[in-house]
Order: sequence, then structure tokens, then C-alpha cells
Amino acid sequence: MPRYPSDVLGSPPYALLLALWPLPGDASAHGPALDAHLLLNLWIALGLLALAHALLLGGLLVRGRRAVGQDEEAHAARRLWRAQYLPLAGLTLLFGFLTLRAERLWAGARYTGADLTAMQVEVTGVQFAWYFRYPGDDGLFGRTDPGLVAAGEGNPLGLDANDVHAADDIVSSELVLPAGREVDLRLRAQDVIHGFSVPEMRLKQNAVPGQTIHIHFTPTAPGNYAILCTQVCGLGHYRMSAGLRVVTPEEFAAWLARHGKAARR
Ligand SMILES: [Cu+2]
Repeated sequence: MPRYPSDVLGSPPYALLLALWPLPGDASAHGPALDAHLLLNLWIALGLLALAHALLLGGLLVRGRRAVGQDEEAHAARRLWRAQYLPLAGLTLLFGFLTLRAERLWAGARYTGADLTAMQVEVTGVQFAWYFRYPGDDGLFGRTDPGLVAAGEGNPLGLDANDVHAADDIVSSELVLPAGREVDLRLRAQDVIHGFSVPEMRLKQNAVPGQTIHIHFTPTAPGNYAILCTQVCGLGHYRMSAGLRVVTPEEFAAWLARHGKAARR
């Protein structure tokens, strides 16, 4: 099982860079492509840094000489093109290419919406905890009402017990997902803006009060991962975390059945 993107990319320069500064392991289907793009950016920046120094050094040692018969003005214009316009045009093309590539990778893949078969899970951020809701056997989320929120009485999301779709909803403080299946998360916040982040899944998205924000991904590697809050959301922000447990589809079915029964009791 590859632990670092370098294992996937396999080339010595990538491996060298990552050995010095390793990223968290990749555990989602879209992660390796994002990592490869990040590393491409870093290598290009490193190359440009080296080139800039070489040019500066070269400029100090070798002064451009005016060709015989060339007048001063034409010489200055040539220097301007070579020293400013051409590098600027090159950089513009380079940054345009990197931006378009990033847009295709990130915005294109992340915001085109999940497949219709993706599993639905609602994520709610509240000072200072994360709650995860599964729709249960009927596949529909029940109604919630802010007036019914009572974390101390076991109803942190304010589920309306009179709604027929609410009875089988499963609310958990741990996010459990099956490996290899796409999941569509709907992010919500009860009080202030929270930041949902799972570094190993290469996911980071704000949860904003009054909005339902979708992010989708496919976890690939079973294991335990930390879910962090990346927005300073109050005095207890430092302890706002939860766990993501990626399990096999069989383990997930067993977990869901166990919690489903508990929810209906
Ligand atoms: Cu928070």
C-alpha cells in the first residue's frame, strides 16, 4: 500500500523532496493527482530560483556587448526585450498553464458534483464538535429544527421526532465510511464558521451557517484519520476534532446495522 505520493510517482527527485518534507499519506482517490501538481509547482519554483541566480551571476560576469556598427538605442531596445518582455511572457504562459491545470484538478473534480450513486452523509460543525448523520434505511434525511437542538438530551442536531424520515436517521460523533465508495458530504454549521479538514483525504472546506455545502471524495485506504477544524471558531477551537474511520464494506454494513438498530430503539 503506497504511503506517500512518492511511492506512486516513484521518481527519485520526488522521493528526495518528500523524504525531506513528507506530506501526510494519501488515502483518497483524488489525492495523488493533487500532490503531483503541488510538487510540479515546487519543482518549477526551484528551477526558476536556480535560473534567476544563474542569470544574475551571468549578468555580472558577462556584460552584453554592443555589436559593431549597432547604435546605442537599438542595443538598449534589444536588452529590454531579452531582460524583461520575453521572461515576462514566459512566466505568464507558465502561470496560465499551472492555473488551468489546478482549476481542472481541483474545481473541476471537486465542484462538478458527486455521482448519483454516492453515499450521502451530513456533517454538522458546532462549537466544539463534529456530528455526522446518515439518512438510514429510507435514504432520506429527517427534518431538523434549531429550536429542538438539545445536545445534553441526546439530540445535538435538533431532529424532529414527528417527522417520519427522522426516526431511522443515525447520528454519530465518528465518521465511518467504506473504502472504495464515493461519499457526498453535506457540510453545515449550527453557530459559526467551522473548517472541515482531513489532511490524508486532501479535503478542506468551510462549513458556513445557513448553507449546505457539498464535497465529495472516495476514501481508498482503510485506517483512522483525524478530522480537524481549521477555522478559529471560539475558545474551544483547539479541541474541536473528530475521527474518520475508513473500513471495509462488510465492516461498514455491520456498523450501520448496529447503529441503525440503536437509532430506532
Ligand atoms: Cu470549529
